[in-house]
Amino acid sequence: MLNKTKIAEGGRKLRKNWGSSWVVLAGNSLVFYKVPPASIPTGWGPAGSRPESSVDLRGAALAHGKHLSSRPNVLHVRTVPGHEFLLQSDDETEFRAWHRALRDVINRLERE
Ligand code: I3S
Repeated sequence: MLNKTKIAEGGRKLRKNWGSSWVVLAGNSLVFYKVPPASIPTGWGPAGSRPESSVDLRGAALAHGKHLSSRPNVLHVRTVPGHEFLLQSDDETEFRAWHRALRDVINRLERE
């Protein structure tokens, strides 16, 4: 579970709107869900697990988002189409794990 806000879409700046999101790193994509899968009641059907959005990490840029927020532990992701968002966790260990995982995927995609 991470805090997330989009800050640009197609290169156009957006006003921040922080919210929490269940984030899954799946293959070359980051997939965002409103709620964790375990909180979806069984029998609710597949619609309950539909992602809210996803981004392709190929060619994406990853940086520390320190200068973009007053919050601690912020990552800044910019994708090829010019979508930018911030991911934040109050838990530094979790933040480091996300930083490492995203960096590794983005680097691997660069070498492909
Ligand atoms: O980069 P900013 O403009 O200081 O970001 C803050 C604002 O988005 C603020 O909302 P208002 O636009 O209604 O002032 C948010 O409530 C803050 O959380 C944003 O700053 P942080 O430092 O939390 O990213």
